[in-house]
Amino acid sequence: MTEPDLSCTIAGVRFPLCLMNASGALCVTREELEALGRSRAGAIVTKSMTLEFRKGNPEPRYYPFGGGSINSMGLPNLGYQAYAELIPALKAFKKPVIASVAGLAEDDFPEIARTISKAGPDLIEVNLSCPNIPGKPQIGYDFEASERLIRKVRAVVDRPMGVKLPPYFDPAHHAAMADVLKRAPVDFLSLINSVGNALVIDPETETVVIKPKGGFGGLGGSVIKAVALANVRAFWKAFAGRIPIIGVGGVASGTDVFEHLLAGASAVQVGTALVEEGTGVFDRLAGELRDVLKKKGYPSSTAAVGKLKEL
Ligand code: ERO
Repeated sequence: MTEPDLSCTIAGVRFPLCLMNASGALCVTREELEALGRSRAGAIVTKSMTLEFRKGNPEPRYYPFGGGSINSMGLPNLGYQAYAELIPALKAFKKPVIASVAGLAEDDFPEIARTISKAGPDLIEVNLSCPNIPGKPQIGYDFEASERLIRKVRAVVDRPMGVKLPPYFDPAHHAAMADVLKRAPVDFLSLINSVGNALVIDPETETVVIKPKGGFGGLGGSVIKAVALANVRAFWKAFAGRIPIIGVGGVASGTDVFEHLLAGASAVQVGTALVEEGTGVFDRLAGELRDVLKKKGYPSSTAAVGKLKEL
């Protein structure tokens, strides 16, 4: 059998490999973004950007443990103007550049999106799901605010745009967000952000493991894979596969990527495993995914998308 094709197309944009970093993972500084450019990653995703430069929350604010990680970074980023200047240079790496847009207030999002769109990223990912800004709830859990915000951003961008959603834990909430997206359409979905406001405890020292918010933070890594897969599957079904999905959550092996594809993801982002392993993770995952697809007889990653069997 010939080698499986691991490329994919999302919203008309071709990705040479269906694997990339999750926003937040090793993608804040110019150096980190260029390292992603030089790596095997199929795209470069920026850290979510705000109007102003942010140092983020006090440290320790990231803690890996067996099975995952907890973070409360607090949106450390260079500020959107810096990313607007960087994006043209990043395009020299000949892979898609995805600008992740956030904000501390609703009106920040369109302001950032307007300028960043002009800088020419291939896609814009609007982050509706940051769990770590004290006093600011995740927008994705407020369906009216989400719809308002999607409309406002859509009106000022001329690039394909998608939304990064928080995990939902009830079919009523999947349906409510799907209804929002039917009224205010987007070009792709990134699912899921970290599982917000989790608490990891070190029983030895009897303390929390990160400093912000009394130890509460976003859970990532293998422990959230099942939640991520359920959200990918729920939204894939809600739109009968018509909106491309980028799966995020718990990807640490080629088999994890394969499961995301089966659930309905066209591509996959890697967070905790990238932070823990460095950019070499994309070579490893690409090799493992190729082997899984070969063994299963799939000619391409695209051929596996949504092929999950139900009983
Ligand atoms: O704290 C953060 O910077 C952060 N952490 C996450 O797990 N998800 C986010 O979306 C985010 C900030 C936007």
